[in-house]
Amino acid sequence: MGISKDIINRIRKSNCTTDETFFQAVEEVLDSIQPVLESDSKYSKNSIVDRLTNPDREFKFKVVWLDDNQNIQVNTGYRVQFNNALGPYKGGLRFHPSVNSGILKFLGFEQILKNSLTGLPIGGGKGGSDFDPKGKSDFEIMKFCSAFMTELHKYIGPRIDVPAGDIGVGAREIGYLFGEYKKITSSYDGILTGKPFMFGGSLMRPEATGYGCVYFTDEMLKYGGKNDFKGRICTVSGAGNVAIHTIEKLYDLGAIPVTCTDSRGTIYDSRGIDLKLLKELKLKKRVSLEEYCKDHNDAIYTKVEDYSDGGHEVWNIPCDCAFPCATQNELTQIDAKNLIENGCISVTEGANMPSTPEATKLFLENDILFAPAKAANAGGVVVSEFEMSQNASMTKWSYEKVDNMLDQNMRAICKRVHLTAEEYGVAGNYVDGANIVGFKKVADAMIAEGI
Ligand code: NDP
Ligand code: 2IT
Repeated sequence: MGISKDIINRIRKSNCTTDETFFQAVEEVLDSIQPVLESDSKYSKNSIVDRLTNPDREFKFKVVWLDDNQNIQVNTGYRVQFNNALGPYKGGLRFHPSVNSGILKFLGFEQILKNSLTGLPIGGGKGGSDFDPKGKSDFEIMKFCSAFMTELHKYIGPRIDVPAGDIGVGAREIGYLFGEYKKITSSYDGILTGKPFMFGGSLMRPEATGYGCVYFTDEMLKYGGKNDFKGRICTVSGAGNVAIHTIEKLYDLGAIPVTCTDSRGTIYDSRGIDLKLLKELKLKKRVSLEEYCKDHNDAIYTKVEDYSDGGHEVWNIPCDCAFPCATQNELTQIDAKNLIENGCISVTEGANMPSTPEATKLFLENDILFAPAKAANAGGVVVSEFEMSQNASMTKWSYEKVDNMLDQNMRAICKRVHLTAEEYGVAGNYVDGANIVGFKKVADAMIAEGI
C-alpha cells in the first residue's frame, strides 16, 4: 500500500525545515493510519492529514540575557501551537543546543496524538530554546528563564497553551519561568505544569513519566503472556527525569535496572544501578556519570567515543527489557539487532521517538513487545493534566490518589492500543494501535468543529 508521495511532498513543501525528525514522525503516523483513511472518506474530504500536519501557529523570538561575566548573550526561543481540537495546547519546553523549529515540530506533532491517546482534554504543542543549560550557574539559568518568559507570556494562558518541562527543563526552570510570568501579569495562574509542589505543582509530576512507562510495560508484558517484572534485567538509557524514575519504579516492581547513560557515556553496574548515587550526581550536583565509578569501582563506564560498532554500548548489554529514555533516534538498527540477539523481550520508549524507523521495523518483525513513545511516555502529560485540574479547582490531591490515577490511566492506554491493533488486524503492533487511536479522536473532533 504505502503512503502517497503526493501527500508527503505537500507536507514537505508546507513545512519547510532542514531537520528530518518531523517528516520521520509524520511518515510513521501516515503509514499506520492508511487503513483508517481508506475505510472512511470523511478524513480525505475534510483534508484532515494536511490540516493535522500543519501547526496552527509557530512563534520564534529572540532571548537576550546577561551572563555572570556581564556579557550579553543571545538565544532563540520557540513555541509551536500545533493543534487545539481537544483542549488547550499542551506540551513541554526543551532547552538544548540542538533545538530548532523542525525538532519542535516533530515533538509537537507527536504530542497531539499522545495527548489524544490519553483521553484527556488537551491539545498538542511544544517549545524551547537552543540555550545550553550545561555549565551555567543557577543565577544564569534564572536570568535566561526570565528573559525567555518575557516573550513567551504573550502566547500562553491556562485555557490557551500550558507548557511544561522536557530535556533541560525541570522543576527549577519551571519555578523561574512561573515567577517571571507572575511578575509580568500579576496573575497567579496554572500557566505551566511541573511546578514545585509548594506553589501549585502536583505531587508525583516529577516521577510521572518514568513510573508511567513502567506501569505501561507491566500491562504490556501481561498482554504478551510474559508475567511481570520480578527478577528481570533491564537496561535504561538517559540519566535525567525520565530515566531516573523509570529505574526507581523498576526496583519497586522487583526488576534489576543495570544501566544508565548521559551524553558522554554509559554506566553498567551488574548488581543494579545505585539510585541514590545517581540522583545525587544528576539532580543535585549535575555532573558527568563518570563520577559514578568513584563510589563503585566495579561498575563499568564506557565513553561514547570508545564504543564503535555504529551502535551504542547500552543496547549491547544483555537484558530482558530495554527502556530508551534519553533522546530521539538514540537506538539504531544495529542496536535493535544486538538487543534481539541478546534475548530482549520488550522495548519501551521513555524518550520521544528514540528508535529509528529501521530499529522499530526490526522489533515488530521479531515479535518484540514494543511500546511506542506516544503511548508509553504519556504518564508525564497525564499528571500534567491532573495538575491543571488541581490548579483550576484550587485543590491538592494526595500522592496515593495521583499514583493510582496514573497507574489506571497507563493501563487503560495500553488496553486501548492493544484492542485497536487487534481490531485493525495488526495484533501486537502497538505502533499502529497508538497512531490509530490518537488520530481518530483528534480527527473526529476537527471534523465536528468545522474548518
Ligand atoms: P533530562 O534533561 O532530565 O534528561 C535527559 C537525559 O538524556 C540526560 O541524561 C542527557 O544527558 C541525555 N541526553 C539528552 N540529549 C542527549 C543527546 N543528544 N545524546 C545523548 N544523551 C542525551 O530530560 P528528560 O528525562 O525529561 O527527557 C528525556 C526524554 O524523555 C526526551 O526525549 C523527552 O522528550 C522525553 N519525555 C520527557 C517527559 C518529561 O516529563 N520530562 C515526558 C515525556 C517524554 P546529559 O546529562 O549529559 O545532558
Ligand atoms: O513529551 C512530553 O510529553 C513532555 N515533555 C511532557 C508534556 C507535558 O505537558 O507535561
